[in-house]
Amino acid sequence: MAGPSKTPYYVTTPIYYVNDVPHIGHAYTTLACDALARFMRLDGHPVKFLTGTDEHGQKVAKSAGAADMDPQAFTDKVSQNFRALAEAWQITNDDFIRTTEARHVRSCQAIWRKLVENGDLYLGSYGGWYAVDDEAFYGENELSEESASGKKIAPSGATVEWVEEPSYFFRLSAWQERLLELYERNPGFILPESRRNEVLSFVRGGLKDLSVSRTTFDWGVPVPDDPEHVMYVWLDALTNYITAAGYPEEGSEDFTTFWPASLHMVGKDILRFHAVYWPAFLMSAGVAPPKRVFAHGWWTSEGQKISKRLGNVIDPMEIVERYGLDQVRYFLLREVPFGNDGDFSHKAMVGRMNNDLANDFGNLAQRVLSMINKNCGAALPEPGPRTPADEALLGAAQGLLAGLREDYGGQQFHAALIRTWELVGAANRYVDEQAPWALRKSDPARMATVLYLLAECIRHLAIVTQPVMPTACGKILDQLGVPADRRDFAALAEPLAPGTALPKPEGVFPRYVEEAAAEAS
Ligand code: ME8
Repeated sequence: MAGPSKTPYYVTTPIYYVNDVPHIGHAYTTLACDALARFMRLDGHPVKFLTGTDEHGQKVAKSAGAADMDPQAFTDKVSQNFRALAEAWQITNDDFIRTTEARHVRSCQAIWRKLVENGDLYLGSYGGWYAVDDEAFYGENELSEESASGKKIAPSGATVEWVEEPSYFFRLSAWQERLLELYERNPGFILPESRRNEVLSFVRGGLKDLSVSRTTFDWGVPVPDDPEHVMYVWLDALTNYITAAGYPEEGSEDFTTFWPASLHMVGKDILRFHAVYWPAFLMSAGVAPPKRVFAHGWWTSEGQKISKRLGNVIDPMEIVERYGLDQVRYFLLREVPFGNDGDFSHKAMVGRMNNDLANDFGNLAQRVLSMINKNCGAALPEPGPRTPADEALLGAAQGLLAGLREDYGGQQFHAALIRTWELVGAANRYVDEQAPWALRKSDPARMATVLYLLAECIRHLAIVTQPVMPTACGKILDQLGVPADRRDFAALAEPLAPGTALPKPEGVFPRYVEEAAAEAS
């Protein structure tokens, strides 16, 4: 019987600038969204998961120029790197948007017209500081001066230049109260809490009108009825989230199902664009703001800020090759309380890989499956009556999902994994206490019960950990004889069928051995 239909879930990554190859930051945001999308799908929600590339603006035009390429040809090429990253990381996005696509240009021009209709756009002239690297305007009071060169520097570290040109302005100043009301009414609109407070004080400090068009270059969406101007790349970029839901067809099935988005996942550096400018643009256009913007932290590498200058950029393709995809996915989501900054170090990565994965989860699965293989005729044993210890383990397995729903609902991936590994620990202790190997001769019926319950517990663990480690969990479920269509959360309630023949078990979480790695390279 089909249950009541569940809330649709629409999750988005930022769209990435195509000025460069993907780095760990891109992979991280996309991975977090992927884990969420997979979780929600397994939990029966209709899901839409969007990622893509941000292809207009001065920064991209400059990179195309440096590569001596036409911007369209350049973006066609570099955008592919982001598709390749998504593939290599087994990202399950449902759509990949490029801001140079016709559907998006149309959507940008439609939202522009709405802003005009609402009286929120006016023509003026901009004179001020602009950082091409951030594609952002800065006030004099936000800048510092680099002592050696005398150059003015934005808080992000980007160099700013003075620009003076005719520009359309968005009447952001008029939206201050309505934005504050939005934050007030929806305490979960900006997460984490500390970031929310930063945005609140920024908005309370007063908002200036925002320059939203440029005239000194043409790599952008032409402003309707004034083609001398191209739209400011951030207005263009943010609009991607509604384009992919079918805007301007606000009555379309996709739009009515998936908008407002459940979550825009972003890095902390681009929170202001998403939590201040974007809801103001949307409200002005008469479109509901998204339900949540979550700003995650930044990774350092071996304790140092990641920068091209330091040559310590982490290549997401390279680390996956080195440690394995599931291992890297697990590490990134487990290592850091989601929202905080974190450090990627070889030592920490290997520690997680060998301890949490190989020793804890891997060993649990391997020893239970091997005992079943050797002692139960390679078929799932028939369980008998349960003891209180059995009930406790089974109860913990069956109770896991409720906690995970809360963790994932609040984007607390690390908490979800900690909670899951508590069960891994409990199962390993249960193996030691019950010592099924010692029951083989003395009490084979009891051994059967113990091994069956452990297999059932591993089934729960593998099903709920699929969002983070899809391949390894899939292999464990294969080894438990769980059919492919019995791996969603609804199937948690369908216990393993005793008597099912099982394939020969194989370890799924290899240890990282330094010597072997050194020899191999
Ligand atoms: O900002 N650790 O694109 P982008 C974690 N096009 N995350 C990091 C990071 C690090 N060391 N370095 C960067 C843009 N990031 C715009 C978005 S959306 C409408 C437009 C994150 O290619 C950073 O926080 O610069 C941001 O979320 C993303 O990677 C970089 O995106």
